[in-house]
Amino acid sequence: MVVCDASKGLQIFTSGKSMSCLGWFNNYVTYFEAEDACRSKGGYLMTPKTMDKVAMLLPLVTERAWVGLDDTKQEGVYIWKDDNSTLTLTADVKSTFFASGEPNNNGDREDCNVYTPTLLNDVPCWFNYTYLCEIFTVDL
Ligand SMILES: [Ca+2]
Ligand SMILES: [Ca+2]
Repeated sequence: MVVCDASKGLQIFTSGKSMSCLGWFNNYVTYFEAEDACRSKGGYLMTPKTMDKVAMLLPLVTERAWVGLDDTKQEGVYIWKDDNSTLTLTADVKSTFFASGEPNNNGDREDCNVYTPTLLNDVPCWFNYTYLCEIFTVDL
């Protein structure tokens, strides 16, 4: 049985065909610290892979928050951190999931991604932002 533990700041969100146990945490940490924090709760940095999951965040998250997507291993190869699958950056994916003009690897130093109210943006991994943890997602 899977449990969405409210004592860990997590709650169930549903949108369309997706249900997720997630939480937004308002302390400011680096990407790697955020990964560790989510792991300590038994989860992972949230992966907004579908429009249903993005729709869960729109009313919830009002500032930059780390999500589980990075190209730290190889520049330009974006890996979702829940299952290590690769995100292929087609024009359609960019326009659907990313803010305008992103990801741009600005200054050749942006490898980690934040959700923002204008969708995803790659930023330096060592910057400090809030973060989103997720324990599971199921298709309804
Ligand atoms: Ca990059
Ligand atoms: Ca960027």
